[in-house]
Amino acid sequence: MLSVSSLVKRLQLVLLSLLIGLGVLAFLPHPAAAETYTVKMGSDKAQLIFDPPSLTINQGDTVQWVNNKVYPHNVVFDKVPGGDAALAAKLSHKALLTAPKQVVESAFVDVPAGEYTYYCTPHRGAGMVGKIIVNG
Ligand SMILES: [Cu+2]
Repeated sequence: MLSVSSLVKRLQLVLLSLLIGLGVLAFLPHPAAAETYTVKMGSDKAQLIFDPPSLTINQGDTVQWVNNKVYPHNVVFDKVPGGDAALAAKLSHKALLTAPKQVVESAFVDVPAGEYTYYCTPHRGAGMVGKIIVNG
């Protein structure tokens, strides 16, 4: 027959093991949740830029481009890591966005880390170019 005090001790042990288990779980590496970032096409002050012009993300994140000011705009990737033309085409949105607040997005899932550069076809000459840096 167990005494009350030995029962309490066993309970304490069980609780302690549970707490240690939970504590260990908290420190195990877990993948960061995928984020979605927004880039404005045309700044609020109507400059012909992608805002922000450069954005650093992690693999698995998504970038949304929002038609903001002085459109039409589009998103055309010209340089991607390894010069993968198929990947550049997949990330691009060549159709011109003509309506306010139109959104296009690209998910940077299963892509190599590195620098991705893109431009807007009508405004490339005006300097409307952007860069996405994907962390490995
Ligand atoms: Cu543009």
